[in-house]
Amino acid sequence: MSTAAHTPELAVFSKDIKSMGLNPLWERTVSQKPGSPCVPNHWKWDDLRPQLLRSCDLIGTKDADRRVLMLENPQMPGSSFIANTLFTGLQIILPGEIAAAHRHTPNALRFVVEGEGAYTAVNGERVMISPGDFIVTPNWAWHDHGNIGTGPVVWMDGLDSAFTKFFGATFREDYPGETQPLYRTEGDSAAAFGSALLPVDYVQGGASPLLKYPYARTLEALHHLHKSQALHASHGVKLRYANPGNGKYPFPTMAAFMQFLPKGFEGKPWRTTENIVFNVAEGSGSVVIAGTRFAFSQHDIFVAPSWCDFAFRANEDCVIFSYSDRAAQEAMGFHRDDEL
Ligand code: 1HN
Repeated sequence: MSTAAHTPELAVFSKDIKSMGLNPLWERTVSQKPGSPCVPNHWKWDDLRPQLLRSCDLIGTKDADRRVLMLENPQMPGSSFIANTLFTGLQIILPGEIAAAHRHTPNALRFVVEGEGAYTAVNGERVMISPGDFIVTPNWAWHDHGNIGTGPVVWMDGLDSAFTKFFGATFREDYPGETQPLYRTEGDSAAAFGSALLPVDYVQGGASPLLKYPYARTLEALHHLHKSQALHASHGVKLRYANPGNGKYPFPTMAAFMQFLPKGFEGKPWRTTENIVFNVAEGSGSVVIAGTRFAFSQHDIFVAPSWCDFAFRANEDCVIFSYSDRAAQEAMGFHRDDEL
């Protein structure tokens, strides 16, 4: 609040300048503390899955560019965003369907939830995807998806489209055909970037050149470290997905993580300026976010907006994926966190 003396002359002054597109800073009412208008929220898989299947009867991939249900923050209806900085969708693709090739300025990540037999094609390479895999679609890369299996496949889409919107830099383009030509061999990205090796002439771009971070390898790393080292008081065993090209995050904007919480784990409350979306890969438990307890099960999604403290409790062994805007916040020097 302003400490300026509110004289009648000052009130007249403030009124006079409004029509000139001017507003006195000393009358500003917006918060100067961390946090956002967004609220914590929880979507249960048991509620989500039937609606995804229902959408399959009503709309096809020929009609819809992508069959995606957007998870919107209750405080931002109509925005398409789950938090100030992040988009979250759930996409379902049926056997035989193709989601046509296009590209756009937002970066996208996928976290695979259910089903086998789907692929994504990115920059001329097809990558088969399985539950628990973390998939990178760099910005402006052509991408199409298909399901050559026998059942539906569901994944979570995470995009940094709030950033392109903020900057007025949202561009998109449809590919002239339904699918892009596959000019790379399946496995090229994994071979070139997935073994702590890099092509000798590799030049780092924006997003990670490693298209798939397979679940089995992530789990193996978490389980090994759980046996060999002490748990973090808030996060259990938590690893971040690294961009092999620079050791930083998979995207210039978004960070992604996987954590393991052993059965009985009671985490200490923690808060951060990051906006974080969680997806429960395995297990059940509860999380208290800004004073509200959400009981979660496998495949549930919840959001912890900036500066909302959160603490986990694991009823059984839990493996939890998350992504946040930490990469952008660190690049800009904004990121803070705090153990409570
Ligand atoms: C998109 O291109 C995909 O390629 C998914 O699967 C979700 C949400 C907003 C804008 C583009 C995809 C999207 C999207």
